[in-house]
Amino acid sequence: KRMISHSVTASSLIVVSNRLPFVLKRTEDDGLVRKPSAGGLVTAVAPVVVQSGGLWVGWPGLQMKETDSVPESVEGDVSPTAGLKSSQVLSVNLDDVDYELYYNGCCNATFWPLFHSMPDRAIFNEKFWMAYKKVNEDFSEITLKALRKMQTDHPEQVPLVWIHDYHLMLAANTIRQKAEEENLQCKIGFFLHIPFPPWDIMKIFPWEDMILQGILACDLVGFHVEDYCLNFLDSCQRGLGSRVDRKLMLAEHGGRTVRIRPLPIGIPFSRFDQMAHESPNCGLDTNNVKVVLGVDRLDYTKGLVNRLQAFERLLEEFPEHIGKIMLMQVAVPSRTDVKEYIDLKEDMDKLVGQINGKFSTPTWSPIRYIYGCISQQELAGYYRDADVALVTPMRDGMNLVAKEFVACRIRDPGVLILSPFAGAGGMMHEALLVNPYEIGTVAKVLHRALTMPHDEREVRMNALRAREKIYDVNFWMKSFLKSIGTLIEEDGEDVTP
Ligand code: ADQ
Repeated sequence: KRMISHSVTASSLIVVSNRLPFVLKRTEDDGLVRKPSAGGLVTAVAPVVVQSGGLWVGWPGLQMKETDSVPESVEGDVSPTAGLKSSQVLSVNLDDVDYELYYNGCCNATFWPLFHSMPDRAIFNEKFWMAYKKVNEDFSEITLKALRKMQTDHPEQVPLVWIHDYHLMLAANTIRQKAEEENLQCKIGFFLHIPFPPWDIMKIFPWEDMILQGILACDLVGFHVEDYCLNFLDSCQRGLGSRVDRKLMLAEHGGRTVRIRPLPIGIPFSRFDQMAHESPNCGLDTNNVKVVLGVDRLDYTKGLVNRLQAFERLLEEFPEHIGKIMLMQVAVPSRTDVKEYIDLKEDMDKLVGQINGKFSTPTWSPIRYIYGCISQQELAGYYRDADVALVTPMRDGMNLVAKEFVACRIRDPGVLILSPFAGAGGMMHEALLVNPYEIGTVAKVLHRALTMPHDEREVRMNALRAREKIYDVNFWMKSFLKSIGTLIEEDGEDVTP
């Protein structure tokens, strides 16, 4: 057993992600302001970057002009990036055409569906790929600038470059090559937030060898779960002929040994727990109607259409629930420039209308559908007051909604229904697991959840909460830093299981 401390200190850290940890917005007088972004990654990683004097490389969310500079955080800012100085931020400028081809094209119309094992939805286009390569080069150049700055500021430390996600799978290659040429020391880590697909799917991508080589330029590669690690090792062996060790999870590449690790991400548990305590009554528990809750980005991987169909099936086959339950679906608009997403929006609007039209009475409708983003505070209230959460992705790297739901169950223990095709499904054993492709079975499981006795709900929920509390997002971050050997360990509480 290893001891790791609660206060995380990383040796000089450079985080590289598609988006900076805040977005920049232009003001009326042509200045720029920082708008906080609230994701779990930012909550966990930004304070470490702030404390350790690290740097963050990313796209600021708008086109920067020559005269623009990143503003300092304003007084009273309580977001996780509050102490992040402008000198700690290196923004990558992308022009509109590159951004369209790289982001909407290669990232979201090619890699997103392919890596979720939905190749029929993927578009393969050489222009997308050229833009992806160029943008990855741009990110690498800026990261090298960050490395040079680190070398000057802290010559005694070996910086860690931590690259995030499928937008930047080539960056490590250029960073490693040029850093070696310039004699810049660094370690490079990569974390993929989405699944890594089986080789049979991966090999459909025409330039798959470059992707594998790009990732292998790292020292540590983290995925959410073991299956994705094994898929990656398999692809390296079969696609590149690399020597791999599946037991020790190592791959050989370019005379180096690369560590592959399952590092399941968690949520800021205590923050959700606290928000659930503070969130006002959201009106869900007042009208004697049981609430089934769905919360997702509007994305075809999240299984929204199947979910609505399963809810319809429930009303058909268990009519005793008519008038006594409702499905509350909150869907955040996402990637609204990409065709698959425009189509999904239309399908959802139609299906919600059809089901409501079929079952509504003068005083009740089965589905309440919010198409929009709601605040974290409000979300915590929904999570706390709903009766059942229906988390049914067709495929999902991890799925944080399932974890946020259990963190917010501070009153009545609700029931979590979860797809085994989400990374979270492999760990949250006390949830009711159901295959989202089996509409009839989902309806039956939903009926079971709605009629489950209190004691059983409590036992399951307590176990789910206990696990998420320990394996929270800070645990995940420490595990990553520890695996790559850059966590400065101090004596502290033993948090390994
Ligand atoms: P996502 O695909 O975005 O993340 P998920 O893990 O569920 O999926 O995270 C969604 C986040 O958005 C949650 O924190 C949730 O609270 C928030 N959210 C959803 N709907 C919202 C709404 N209507 N209003 C406000 N907030 C909303 C990717 C991968 C996942 C992986 C994460 C982290 O696809 O599999 O779990 O990264 O690695």
